[in-house]
Amino acid sequence: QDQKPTTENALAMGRRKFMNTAALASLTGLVACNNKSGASASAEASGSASAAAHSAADVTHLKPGELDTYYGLWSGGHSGDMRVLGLPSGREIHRIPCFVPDALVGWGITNESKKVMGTRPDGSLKYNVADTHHTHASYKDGNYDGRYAWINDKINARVARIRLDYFICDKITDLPNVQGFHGIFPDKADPVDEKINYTTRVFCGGEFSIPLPNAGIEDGSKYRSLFTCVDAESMEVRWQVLIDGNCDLVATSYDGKLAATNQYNTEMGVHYEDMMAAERDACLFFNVARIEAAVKAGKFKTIGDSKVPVVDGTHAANSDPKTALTAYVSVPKNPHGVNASPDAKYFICAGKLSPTATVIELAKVLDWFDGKLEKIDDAIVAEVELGLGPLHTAFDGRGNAYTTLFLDSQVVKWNVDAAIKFHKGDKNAKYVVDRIDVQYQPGHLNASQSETRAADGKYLAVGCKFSKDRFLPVGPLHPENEQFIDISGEKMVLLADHPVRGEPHDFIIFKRDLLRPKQVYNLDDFPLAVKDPKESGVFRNGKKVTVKLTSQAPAFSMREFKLKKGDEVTLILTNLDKIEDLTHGIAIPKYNVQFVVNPLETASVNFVADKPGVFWLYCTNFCHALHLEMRTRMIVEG
Ligand code: K7E
Ligand code: RUQ
Ligand code: CUA
Ligand code: CA
Repeated sequence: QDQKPTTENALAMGRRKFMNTAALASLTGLVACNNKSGASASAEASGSASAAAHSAADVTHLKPGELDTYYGLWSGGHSGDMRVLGLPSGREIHRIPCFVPDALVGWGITNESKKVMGTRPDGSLKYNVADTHHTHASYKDGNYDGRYAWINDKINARVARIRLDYFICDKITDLPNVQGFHGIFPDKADPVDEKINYTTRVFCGGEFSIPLPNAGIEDGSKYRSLFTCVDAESMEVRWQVLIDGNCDLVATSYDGKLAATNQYNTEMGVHYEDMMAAERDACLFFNVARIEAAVKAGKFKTIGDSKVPVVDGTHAANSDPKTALTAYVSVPKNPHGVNASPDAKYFICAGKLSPTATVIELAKVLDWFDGKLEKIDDAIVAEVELGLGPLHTAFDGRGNAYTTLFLDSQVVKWNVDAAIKFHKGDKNAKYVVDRIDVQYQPGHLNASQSETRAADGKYLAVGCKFSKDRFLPVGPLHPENEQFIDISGEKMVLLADHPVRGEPHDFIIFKRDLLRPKQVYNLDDFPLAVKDPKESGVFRNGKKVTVKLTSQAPAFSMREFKLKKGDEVTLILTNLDKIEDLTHGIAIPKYNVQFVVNPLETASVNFVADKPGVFWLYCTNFCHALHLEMRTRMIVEG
């Protein structure tokens, strides 16, 4: 029999060892875990963590050649990219450039990538900076379907779509009249058409209020925020909702009927003191079907130059539940994350400035819209204390929620049903199950499959904003610390620390078999493809010159080519190598050009041949024993 330790039995062994420790601890009267005993609970947790530390290493340390069982999609924050991790190892496998240039692949250099990124009339990039926070993927039947992921740019209010077959960004959309685009979430079904049980919309929350339109006249105008719906396929903006207050994070229901955003600035203050003035803010619900009907019926206006229909979602226009487009559920002071539970029943709002989580029952929100619930706040079925600075919540599919406590530097595991019982008056209901110290100040966390109906309760990743002493010092800018936790047992067990470059906020973790990436492009997907080496050459039309080139290891299709000084050149390169992993690159010295072409990919660049001389264009991506010899000469005659 094969006695090799597998991931599964290493985990099981760890748990058994750990159970023994816990059993021992309870015999000696050390187990005292309820909502008021954070200190003793975490002392116990760290004791058991060391008992399990040995097998933890077995779980996260894959042997050479072994593959991870989960994908992680991580946002890159003000690095402006999306990262792909393998888990449980935590290895970064790939970075997907979206909003900002990337020197490795030539994102922002090639015409194809510039077209996605957006350019100014002079051909330069519209933006070079971005701040990505949230990343979520497309759904079918309550689970990821592997088509797309989306990621936001908070700075310039843009949403990018990632194709998950090629792991590339294929579209970027600007949200009109929005600043500080923060929360984002795809829908999971259509609210009306039951056959559409997959993502067709992406909802985007505008965090910063601005004068609408923001045209340079500030006096007297009221600052406002918009909630935006983008079409998942066309990436066109479908509609917007004018609201009272602002939008922070966004969640969607599994039936497609509701989307919601947390609001920390119901005060509509412009200074932080004003934003903290009220004791309660809100979780704002959107009735998706009614909004679409209102748009269809022409009950909208437009703002400034934008043609996007904007419906009225303010309090004043939505006091009658039977016709309301929106509903404002009150939640304590300055909430942050809002997360949908995998049983599809609840949205949970994390309190941030309040030490609480608020559990809102979605069926009751729908009852209110039907005129069957008297007060919208009756949809709140629990509001329980968790600790200081609750930010985001994940789930294990067994009825437990995991919430980050930013100020306490902890993750608290709590049982949602017990919290509801406690809220109803059963003061014996112990809803806090466990606490674990994390290093340090956690923001987002997410569990494997947590944002789907198939939450599997195996792993939890925690994005700690501060790493302090956890890694070798590297000067003033510290990495962040992504911690990886086993949540398969009753108690959480810390498995690993990973340094990450700033600054992931959000991430999702899902089973690897949900994706089937393609590793070779299709030649026909590129309109400019040079399909045969015989098609290569220099094609002149006055000053406008097209250079067509192909690559096949270890050579480019032309050994040299001639240009005249001042030529306006478009260089097109098709990689005709069709085997996996055979990527070529091309660099043009002194012309500031470098990009790669993957198997059967075509890319192009524009430049003016303004420097006469001989220029060795060479392959930058190691491809062959003759990689160093893989070059061609560009001769610019002066
Ligand atoms: Cu909490 Cu932008 Cu999701 Cu950061 S936000 S942590
Ligand atoms: S050459 S293998 Cu510069 Cu040593 Cu790359
Ligand atoms: Cu082609 Cu290196
Ligand atoms: Ca507030």
